[in-house]
Amino acid sequence: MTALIETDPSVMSRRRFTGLAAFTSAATLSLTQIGTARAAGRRDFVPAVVIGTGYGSAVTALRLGEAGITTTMLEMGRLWNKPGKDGKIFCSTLTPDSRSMWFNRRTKAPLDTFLWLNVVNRDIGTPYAGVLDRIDFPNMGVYVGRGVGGGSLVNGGMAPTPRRSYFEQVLPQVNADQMYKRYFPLANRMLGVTTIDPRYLERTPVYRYARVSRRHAHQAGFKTTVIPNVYDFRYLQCEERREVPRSALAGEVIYGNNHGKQSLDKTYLADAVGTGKVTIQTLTRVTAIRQDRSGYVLTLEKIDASGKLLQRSELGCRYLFLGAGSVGTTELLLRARETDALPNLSESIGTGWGTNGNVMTSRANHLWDPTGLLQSTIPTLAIDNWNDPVHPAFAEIAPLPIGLETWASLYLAITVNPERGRFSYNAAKDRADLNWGARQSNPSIASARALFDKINRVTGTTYRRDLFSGNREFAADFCYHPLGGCVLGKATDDYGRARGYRNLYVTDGSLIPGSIGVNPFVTITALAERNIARVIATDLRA
Ligand code: FAE
Repeated sequence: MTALIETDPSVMSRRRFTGLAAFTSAATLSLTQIGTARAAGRRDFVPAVVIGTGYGSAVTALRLGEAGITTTMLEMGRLWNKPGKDGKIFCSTLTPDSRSMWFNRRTKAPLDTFLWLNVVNRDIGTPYAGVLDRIDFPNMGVYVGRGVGGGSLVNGGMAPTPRRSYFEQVLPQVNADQMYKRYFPLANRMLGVTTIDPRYLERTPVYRYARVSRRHAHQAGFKTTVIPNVYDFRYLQCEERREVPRSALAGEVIYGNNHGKQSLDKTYLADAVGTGKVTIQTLTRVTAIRQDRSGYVLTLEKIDASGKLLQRSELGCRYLFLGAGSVGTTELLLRARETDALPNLSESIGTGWGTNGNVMTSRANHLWDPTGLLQSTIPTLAIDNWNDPVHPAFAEIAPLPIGLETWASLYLAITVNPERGRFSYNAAKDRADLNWGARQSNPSIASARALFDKINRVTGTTYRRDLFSGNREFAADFCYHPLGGCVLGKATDDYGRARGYRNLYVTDGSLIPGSIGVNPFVTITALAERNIARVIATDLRA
């Protein structure tokens, strides 16, 4: 059944099949190279390089491959395709091991306590190239995915398209007609976005938690909405009937899903490798970028999964695309500018960073409102208070899948927070530091408070203070949705071409100026589709 839903060849193109086969053989043979595309000529030069394998990168590599351009993708994380000793590729949130975190001895989950006890985070042994990273800055922890597929490996799969009016406000220079008629539908189709069957949503015990929160929101006069997802809800129904191995019903999500989710390695990246023109190098981190006469030269560090440095090398390219994510891309370009490797880069690099207004909170329900022992980790509903003129919020109803009845309703709210962070280059440590003051999170908290105070008032409930250390009602000191740092139209032109240099492009969430009003990966994907279509049409030679 697993194979039927996830890899049914009747619904799969030959190209995707070829790409998936390349992933499988790389995993079987423990290779750190997926695909065999080779450029003619020098071994240390390739026409195009794409840094990272997240959303922006995956789109870019596929379209480059289709255009016949030999492309190498460089990914600092590993390929997640081979089962470990327990027969599973990923570990669950309930029994995390070294696969969970990027070079850490302990997990760093966003909910850090339960009943005020320090029981959530666990020791996970020897540091390893795990799938989830938390980049800690003063007052802000940024969660990102590490591995082939970037954030798609660890995210909740929620795939909403932003409201058009807000999109137009955030990115006024982008033709919204073209985005909503062409690129958003294309992104949705390519990512495999689906919606839960409403009859299933209404009857299944695994979404009781969502229905309880929805009822409370409606009692308080708020609207709710169903959020599309890239998780296969038919698979979920089979999980519930125990016909297939469980994933969403086995507490799997932020440390990876073993089944059910259409992560990028199963969609865009498989298609990209399947073109025969794209190769992915894993466990390879780009540390520096400079220019030479034929284009750009990258300094690479190759590690093994235990973090041991195996090799330092250089790779040249004519066209360079940065898709290392908001923090990764910003750091690489900031370093290049500040070390005078690429001194003409825009002064705007490092600015316009935001959290998409992320804030997490939880409510304590009455004893007659249980949220369920068995909860799907894949969210499907949100409270939509976006039209509030003072405190707009779009709050995803999140699960708390710990296998016990908790009577807790959990939320990750996306709010409008006008505050922006700025990265500066720390020469002593050779890294980008984020300047974000604790108070800059307050507008997010105020919007979430306006929404949840009202729900608590009407339903006679209170906040749970036991889930976030420090007895807090709200946690806005971390984010899942880092956006900005190399903003479209400022650090780049209106199509992601870095200002000051030719053939240098930004293609990921760093283009979006800090906020998009919904979970961001569909927008990142659609924007990357739009930008690469223009770049291929006007800038590139095969
Ligand atoms: P991203 O996916 O972060 O990919 C960047 C890649 O570049 C990563 O694989 C890095 O390992 C790699 N990289 C970075 N630096 C280097 C370097 N120097 N050399 C080589 N490789 C490098 O970028 N969004 C939604 O829309 N819906 C959700 O349900 C959702 N849930 C989330 C849950 C969690 C726990 C997290 C962490 C995020 C969630 N997000 C969600 C956010 C979403 O995953 C994120 O916006 C996108 O993944 C960002 O895509 P990018 O292409 O910008």
